[in-house]
Amino acid sequence: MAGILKSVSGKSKINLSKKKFVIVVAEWNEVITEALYEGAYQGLVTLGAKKANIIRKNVPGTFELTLGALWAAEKKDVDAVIVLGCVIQGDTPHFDYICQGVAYGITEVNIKTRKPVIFGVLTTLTKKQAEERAGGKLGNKGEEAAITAVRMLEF
Ligand code: DLZ
Repeated sequence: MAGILKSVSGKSKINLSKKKFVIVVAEWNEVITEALYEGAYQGLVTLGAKKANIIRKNVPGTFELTLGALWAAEKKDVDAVIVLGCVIQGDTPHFDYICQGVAYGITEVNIKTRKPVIFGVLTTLTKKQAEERAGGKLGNKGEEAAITAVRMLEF
């Protein structure tokens, strides 16, 4: 178990076995987003969520995470949503539009639905930077997203 997860596991003040989570995963940069998903899924389970209460939904790219998150968060029985994506800078300004779009979009979904929608999107300059944050030397941001979701439910 990774350090950060170990430090919080088993300490939740709420009964997580009754909470329902949706993890929305972007398919672009699939190797990275799969690693983020593993981190988020295992993180939730380690923290006390029931496997049957963790639903996975895929969307084509990071830009689609906003609508995927909105659809998920609007479901009455869903308590928290985690979105996972990876945008790697290319030669065109596309990177900026996608990153800005999803950051504003997810902020709005939080406010509109009044549910925790956790932003697990890597926005990196290189593939190496993404790998380092998806189970590499800088940890797994999916796992951190799981901890953040639980902390917001506790709040
Ligand atoms: C088009 C595009 C590009 C260039 N790069 C990425 C990326 O690095 N990461 C990602 O998740 N998605 C990318 N996309 C796809 C967009 O997110 C989106 O799916 C399309 O623009 C269609 O709306």
